[in-house]
Amino acid sequence: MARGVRAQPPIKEEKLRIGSPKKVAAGFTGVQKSFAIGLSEAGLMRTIKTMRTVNKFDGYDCPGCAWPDPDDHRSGFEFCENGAKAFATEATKKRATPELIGSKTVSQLSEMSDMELDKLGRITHPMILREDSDRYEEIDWDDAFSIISEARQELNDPREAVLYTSGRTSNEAAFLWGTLARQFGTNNLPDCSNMCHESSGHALGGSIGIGKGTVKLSCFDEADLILVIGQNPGTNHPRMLTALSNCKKNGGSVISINPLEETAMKKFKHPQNPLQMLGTGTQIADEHLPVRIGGDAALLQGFAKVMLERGNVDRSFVEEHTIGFEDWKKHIESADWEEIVSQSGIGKERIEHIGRNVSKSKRMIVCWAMGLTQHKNSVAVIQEIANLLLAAGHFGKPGAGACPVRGHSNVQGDRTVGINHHPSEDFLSACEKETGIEMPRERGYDAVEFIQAALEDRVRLYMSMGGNLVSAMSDTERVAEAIGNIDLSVQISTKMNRSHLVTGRTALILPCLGRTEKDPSGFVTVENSMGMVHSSTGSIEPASHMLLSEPEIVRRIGSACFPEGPFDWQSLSDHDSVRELISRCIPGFEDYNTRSREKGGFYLPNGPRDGPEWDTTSGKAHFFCHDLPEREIDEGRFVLMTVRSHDQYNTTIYGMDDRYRGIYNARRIVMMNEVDMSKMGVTGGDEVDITSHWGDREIHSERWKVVPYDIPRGNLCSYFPEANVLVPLESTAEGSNTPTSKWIEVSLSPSSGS
Ligand SMILES: Nc1nc2c(c(=O)[nH]1)N[C@H]1C(S)=C(S)[C@@H](COP(=O)(O)OP(=O)(O)OC[C@H]3O[C@@H](n4cnc5c(=O)[nH]c(N)nc54)[C@H](O)[C@@H]3O)O[C@H]1N2
Ligand SMILES: Nc1nc2c(c(=O)[nH]1)N[C@H]1C(S)=C(S)[C@@H](COP(=O)(O)OP(=O)(O)OC[C@H]3O[C@@H](n4cnc5c(=O)[nH]c(N)nc54)[C@H](O)[C@@H]3O)O[C@H]1N2
Ligand SMILES: [Mo]
Repeated sequence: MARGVRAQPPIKEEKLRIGSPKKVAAGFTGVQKSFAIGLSEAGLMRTIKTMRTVNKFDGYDCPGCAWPDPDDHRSGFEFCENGAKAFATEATKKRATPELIGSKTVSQLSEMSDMELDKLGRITHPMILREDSDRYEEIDWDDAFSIISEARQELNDPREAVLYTSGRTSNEAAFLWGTLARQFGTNNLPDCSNMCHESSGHALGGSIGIGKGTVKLSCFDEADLILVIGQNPGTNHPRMLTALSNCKKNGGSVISINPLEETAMKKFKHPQNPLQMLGTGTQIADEHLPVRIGGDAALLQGFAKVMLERGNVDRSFVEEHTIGFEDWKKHIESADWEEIVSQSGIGKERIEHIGRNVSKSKRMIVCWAMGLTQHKNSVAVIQEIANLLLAAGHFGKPGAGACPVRGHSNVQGDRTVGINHHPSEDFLSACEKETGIEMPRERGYDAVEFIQAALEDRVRLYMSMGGNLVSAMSDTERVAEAIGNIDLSVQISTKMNRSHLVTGRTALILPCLGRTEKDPSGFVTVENSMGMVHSSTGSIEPASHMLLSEPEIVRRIGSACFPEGPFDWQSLSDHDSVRELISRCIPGFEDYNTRSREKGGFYLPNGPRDGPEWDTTSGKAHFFCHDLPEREIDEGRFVLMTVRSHDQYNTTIYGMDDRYRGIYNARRIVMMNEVDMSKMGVTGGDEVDITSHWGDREIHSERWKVVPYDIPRGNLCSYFPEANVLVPLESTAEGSNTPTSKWIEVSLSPSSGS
């Protein structure tokens, strides 16, 4: 039935207040906010109990981000303001019961904002939206599993099934999820990393033979130089600030490269260090380079030019470990300074000055996140980082290396244990041997390919392990159209979001335990951004007695769909038995059950870090030559990037403020340079309509309030998920197919809707 559901949140009146960006991050306000949020949502006892165990050796892994904890010790509280928000939103006392959800049609529910949907509380029971209805109702677990099994039987082709994963899910659940997809007969396993660090994995895999970072947390103490590129750690990885300030304490320097001077990169007060909270805070970035959006490739080539001119190359490392250096050298030497300066927006002298620091460094770490991975040329930019690190021999020694800073707390682990739409032959044959399931070899869909297939009516069954694909993906309205073509959609979730409303003809909600909750099947495990696998144990009472753990839900879907085998899903009696299976399928997980019980867990092997050794076809690391990208845009247009505010976790909106940037009470905003504003004749708070341009296609979006901001001219910045509607589905990164959420060509016009 046509349900008239909104794919985008309704535009609500927002009383925007523009303050000034904060000079210092965290400190007292951070602590105060952490407790206030916990208390208001979860109550005193649950807050105290949970906050005492977050990120402890025997506690739960904070779902806030993938930043690691110290290997050998834990301070009193290992959390940050945003970890506290993540906890509070999960441990909330509010409940989204079938009565509450069923009291409204899905169309009525879609009139709520994303924040209001989340604040309905924890989902308590399995629910179904039947094909002939527009309201959810309760359903038995067994009936829900039978419906999935029937939908599978009705597929004409296994490729009509798609299983999405969001990176919060545990290793155990993810491994079973991948196995289930492959027993369906498909590698259609899109996941949030397709929109996130896919470009990093792709680039590093080619350059150094592993798609992961090559540093440990302790390296931050030893580095003499750290570049932080395209990342906002104060909001998104606050615990990283401790590592950066340790580098500074030990005499190292930090350089920030970002179109915005993000607050924490100025000064930081450690919220768990009473002495520092009284002082003025540590200055983090020694230099800030306000690069233009998409200007990083040029900037990095500029640094490389300086390094080559000064002869600061580690010749013996290059000869022993790499191929392609001479070609790269010629390529860089021929790069044009004028183009470098115009693309990056940074003067030649400044680039030379920082380039000299980069050249002199004996132990350099380069960190990056979404500011680099969500561009058309992302893979090329990240390979420029690898080139720089290789030329100076920054691998296989402490204090140096590549550090893609992951987002979701287990996005890296999910990949390691098989959430991959193009898995390796070694992995598939090992799983085949251990499970008896014939593994499909055909490459599956990534997130963009999934939507394209669904738009062409080639998907009939879609299941989602967490996440909120409808809001997280680019091109919101087309995604909604695609999902509407599907027969059955299934969300395994803790909280309501738009993906529960924009659904297939029939939809199921399967509610699961969160990280913080007691799990009768034992602890689960996760892998942090630095390749360390460790346990996570919840301690509070589950939100409802009906909840099942994620691995248990997958096990029961597997049993319902494949009662005859060959794989005995019933035999997986607890999470230990899943780990036992993983240890037999994936190298590096030997003695998994024993080692995950050790304090702090264990590191997975990493060739470039531990050797250096290179798992590439040539057995060496590779230099790659990339021409600078085409950066011309039409006269009068802007480049828009979409970022997170301080009050959200991806598509979960906690509140309406972006405290560090001084923007309050509003999310539908666009930050703009004041010179551009006066040229256009707009002032702060005025509303504009935004149109994005992609070939012949135009997408319009109404009523965005202008905020004057210190951002390079010609560049704009808005928040995701609201701005996702403007990102064209086909606009993706070369090689990784990641939506270009940080490079959207747009024009502005005075608002017609206000
Ligand atoms: N509190 C909180 N924590 C989170 C999340 C959250 O939503 N909230 N999300 C988690 C997830 S899944 C992820 S992936 C990470 C994301 O962590 P970040 O990557 O820090 O997230 P974004 O907000 O997208 O910030 C991108 C940064 O890159 C800059 N930038 C944009 N374009 C460019 C460019 O072309 N060049 C350069 N040099 N910089 C650019 C922006 O100004 C911004 O500072 O955080 C994780 N942690
Ligand atoms: N324009 C634009 N778009 C982007 C980005 C951007 O920077 N700009 N960033 C991209 C990035 S980096 C990412 S990672 C994606 C994020 O994409 P997703 O991972 O799909 O989205 P999230 O918002 O993290 O998912 C939140 C939902 O997960 C569910 N959930 C929370 N905890 C649990 C749990 O323990 N178990 C289960 N089963 N469910 C749970 C809740 O229902 C919650 O509403 O978005 C991408 N989209
Ligand atoms: Mo992410």
